[in-house]
Amino acid sequence: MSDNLVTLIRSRIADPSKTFIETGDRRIFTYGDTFAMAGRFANMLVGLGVQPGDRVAVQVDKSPEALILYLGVVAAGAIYLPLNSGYTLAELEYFIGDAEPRVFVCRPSTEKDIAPLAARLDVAHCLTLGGNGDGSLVEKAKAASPDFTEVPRKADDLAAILYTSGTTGRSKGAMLSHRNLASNALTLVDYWRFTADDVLLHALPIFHTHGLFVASNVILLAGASMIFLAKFDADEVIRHLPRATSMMGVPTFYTRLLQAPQLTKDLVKHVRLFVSGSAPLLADTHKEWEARTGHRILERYGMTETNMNTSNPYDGDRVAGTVGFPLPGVSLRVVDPESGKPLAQGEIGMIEVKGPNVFQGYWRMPEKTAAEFRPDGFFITGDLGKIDERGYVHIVGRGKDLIISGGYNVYPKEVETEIDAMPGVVESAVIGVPHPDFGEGVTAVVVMAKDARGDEAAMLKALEGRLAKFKLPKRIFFADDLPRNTMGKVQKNLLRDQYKDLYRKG
Ligand code: MLC
Ligand code: AMP
Repeated sequence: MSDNLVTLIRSRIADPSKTFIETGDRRIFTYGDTFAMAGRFANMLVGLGVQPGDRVAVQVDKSPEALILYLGVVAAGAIYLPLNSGYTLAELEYFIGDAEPRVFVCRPSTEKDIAPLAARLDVAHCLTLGGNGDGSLVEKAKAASPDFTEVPRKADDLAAILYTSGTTGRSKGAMLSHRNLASNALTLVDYWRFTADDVLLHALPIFHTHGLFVASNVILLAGASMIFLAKFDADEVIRHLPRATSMMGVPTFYTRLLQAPQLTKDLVKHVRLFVSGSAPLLADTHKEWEARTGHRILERYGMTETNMNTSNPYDGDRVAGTVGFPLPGVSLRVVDPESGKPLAQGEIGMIEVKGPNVFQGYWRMPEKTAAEFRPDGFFITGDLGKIDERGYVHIVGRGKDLIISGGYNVYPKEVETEIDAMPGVVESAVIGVPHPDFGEGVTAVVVMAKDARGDEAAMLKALEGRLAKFKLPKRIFFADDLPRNTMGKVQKNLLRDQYKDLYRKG
C-alpha cells in the first residue's frame, strides 16, 4: 500500500464535480479539475526527469495553480519546497544552494533574475507561474496527460521541506514526511469537525505550515471547499465572510478585522469556526472578538517542525491566552530546559513534543537535528510554557531568540549579521517590541564606530536588497553601547523594556 498523501486525498473525494477552490474573482476549480491539473503537472515533471526524492522549489504568488502544483509535485513522489514570495535574490541563493532542487518555479516577473541564478547553481529547469495561472509551467503542462497514478511512497518518505530560520542565522530545511502531513491533517479534520459542507475563507500565504498544511490539507481531506483570496485584505475578507463556514488566521487578521465597523454578528452568521495560530493571540482580542461576533476564537499551537501540537477544544471551554490540549496522538511535556527533567504541573519550562506530527529532521544537518531531540525522541520546541490544573497548555515565552511579526518568524541573528556587515557598524541588537498590528515589531539598536554616523534611512535601504521586507526593522536606533551582563551577553530584556512603548497607539 502506498502512503502517498495525494493517494489518501483522492481516496476521500467522492464527487469530482464538487468545488474545491473558488477565487476572489470567481474562478472555480472542482476536485475533478484539480486532480486533472495535478496529473498534468506530475506527468510534465516526470517528463523533465524529476525522480522520487528530487526537490521542486517554488517561489510564486498565491493562486489555485500554485496550490495544485503542490499536489502534482507530491503525487510525482518529489519533495515540494515552497519559498516565501518576499525572499530576496540573496536569500534565494542560499536556499537553492542548500536544497539543490531539480526544478525551480518562479514568477514570470522574476524570471530574468532567477533563471541565471538557478542555472549557475545547476538547477536543471526554471519554469514560471503567474498569479493568474499564466506562465511556462501551465503552458507546458497543457501538452501533458491529466491521468497520473501517484508514485508509491512510504510513510516516512519526504513530501515537503519548509525552511525555518535558525538561531545561528542560517535557515534550516524542516523535512516533513507523508505521514507527518497526513496524520496531522486527519486529526484536525476530526478535532475541528470539518466536513464536505465546509467553506473555508483562505487568506493566508501558502508557503508556510498554516496556509498550506493546516488550512489546505484539512480542506482537501474533508473534501470541502475554499474561498481562496490572493492575500489578506480586510475589505475582501469582509466581502466573502457571509458565505464562509470557517476561517483560519494569524492574530493580525483578527486585530485588523476588529477595526472594521462592518464586522457584526450578522456578517458571520454562517461561520461555525474561527481558528487563530502562528503567534500569541492577546486575551483582549479574544474577548473583543466574542463581544462583536458571538464567536470564541479557537487558538491552537504549532510549528513548522511539528505541524499542530495543541488546540483548544471544539465543544469545551476555549480559554483565552491558552493554546488548549495536546492533540490526539501528540505527547507534550514541560521540562527543565537544562536537565530535561519533567517539571511538576503548573511550573514553567521548555515545551517538548513527540508524535507522528513531528518532522524527520533538518535537511543535511544531522548535528543540528540531534541537538534538538532528546534521547527518548521528544523534540525540544524552544517555547516556554506550563500546563494548568485543567490541562490547558499556556505559552509564556520563548527560550529561542525569535521575533514573530504578523505570523512570520524573524530570527534576530539574521538581521544583526546583515547590519553588522555595514560600514561603520560596531555591533547591533535586534529585538521584538509590542506592535499593535504585527504583534511584535522588529527593532534594531545599533552601535556605530566613533568616527561614523548612523543613518536610519540609508541603512534600511541597504537592508532592503538583502532581506525580505517582513524582516526589516520598523525602526533603527543608535546607542553608544549595548547593555551587557557580567558574562558579556547583551541584555535584550533591558532593550525590550526601554522600547516597549515605541509602537503603542496614541
Ligand atoms: C508585511 N509586512 C510586514 C509583514 N507583512 N512587516 C512585518 N511583519 C509582517 N508580517 C511589510 C510589508 O512588506 C509592507 O512594507 C508593510 O509591512 C505593510 O504591509 P501591509 O500591506 O500592511 O502588510 P500585508 O501585506 O497586509 O501583510 C500583513 C499580513 C501578512 C499579516 C496579512 O504578513 C500575512 O499574511 N501574515 C501571515 C503569516 C503566516 O502565514 N504565518 C504562518 C507561519 S506557519 P512596505 O515597506 O512595502 O510598506 C507557523 C506555524 C503555525 O507559524 O503555528 O502556524
Ligand atoms: P514557525 O517556525 O514559523 O512554524 O513558528 C512556530 C512558532 O510560532 C512556535 O514555536 C511558537 O513560538 C509560535 N506559535 C505558533 N502558534 C502559537 C500560538 N498559538 N501562541 C503562541 N505562539 C505560537
